[in-house]
Amino acid sequence: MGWQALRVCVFYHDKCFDGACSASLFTRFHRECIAAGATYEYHGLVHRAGALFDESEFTGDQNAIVDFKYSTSPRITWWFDHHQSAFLTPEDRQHYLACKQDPDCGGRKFLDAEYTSCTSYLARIASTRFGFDTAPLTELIHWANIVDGAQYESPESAVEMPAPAMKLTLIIEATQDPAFIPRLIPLLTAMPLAEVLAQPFIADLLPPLLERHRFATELIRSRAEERDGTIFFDITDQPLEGFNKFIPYYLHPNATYSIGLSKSSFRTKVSVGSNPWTKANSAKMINLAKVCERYGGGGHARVGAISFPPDQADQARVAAAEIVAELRANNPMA
Ligand SMILES: [Mn+2]
Repeated sequence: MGWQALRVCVFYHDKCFDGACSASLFTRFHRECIAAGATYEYHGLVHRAGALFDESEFTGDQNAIVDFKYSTSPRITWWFDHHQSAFLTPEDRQHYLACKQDPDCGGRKFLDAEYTSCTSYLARIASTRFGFDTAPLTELIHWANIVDGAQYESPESAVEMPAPAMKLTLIIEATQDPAFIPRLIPLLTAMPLAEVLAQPFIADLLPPLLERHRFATELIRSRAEERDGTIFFDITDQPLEGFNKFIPYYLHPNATYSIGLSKSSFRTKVSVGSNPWTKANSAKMINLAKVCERYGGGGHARVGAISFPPDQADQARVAAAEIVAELRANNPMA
C-alpha cells in the first residue's frame, strides 16, 4: 500500500520562547487529537519590512502558523495568534473574518488578543474544542505567560534568571543556528523544562550567554547614575548586541525611569523605560511612547526607544540628555 505519513509544517515566531512553546504544544495537540502518525517540520518566521511569508515554503499536507501574523494562503490549515496587530492589512482581516463564517476553515483559525501568551491560548482552544489534555503542560503554559507578558515577580527573577524557562529564553533569543530551535521544540512538551535545559546540545550554549549577561550587568552598574527617580547610563563605548532591559531596576530598585544610551553594529539606541515594580502612582507617570515619538522613536506608555543611525551618535546623546532632564523634573515619587 502506498501509505505515507501526513506531513505537517509548523511555522512559528522565531527566537521567541512563546513561539517555540506554541509550536511544541501545537505538535503534541495535533499528534494526540488530529493525526496520530503525522511527521512535523519546523520553520521560524521573523518580522521584517515587506513580505513576511514565502508561500513556496507552505509544502506540508497541513501547514500551521503559531504566534505570528495571519496569512491568506489557501495552503494554511491552522492559525493561532494572540497579537493585537495580527493582520498586515485590512484585506487580511476581512479574509480571516470570512473564514470564521466557514465551518471548515473557521474551526482551525483562532485569534484572541486577550491572552498573555499564544501557548496558553492554544492550550485553551485545544482542550475546549478538541479534548486535548493540557494537565501535563502546566509548567510550560505558566512560563510562557510569565515570559511573553514580562510578568516577573521581582527584578531578581528577571535578572538573576533562576528559572530554567528564563535560561531557555536567553538561549532562544540569542541563537544564530537555524537548526537549533527546530531541535528544541519537540522537547518542550516531552519533559520538564529543567530536563530540557540539561540536554547537552542546549546546556553547552548557556555559559557564554550568562557571561555576556554578567558583563552587561557590571557595565551598567559602573555607569548608572540615579537622581530624582531616573537612572541614566551611557555604554556606547562598549558595543553590545542587546542587554536585559530589567538590569537598571535590579541595580536601582527605587528608581521609576531608566534612560540608556547604547550602541550596536547598526544603530545608536536611546532606551527609555520605566520600572515594572515601581510603587509610583501610574496617573503621575509620563507616557514614554509620546516622549520617544518627539524624537522619531516610539513604543508603549511604559517603555519606548529611539534608534539613530550609527553616524548620529551626537543627536542620540542630546535626545537622551533632554529626556533625562524632563523625567528628573517630573519625579512621580517626589
Ligand atoms: Mn507570543
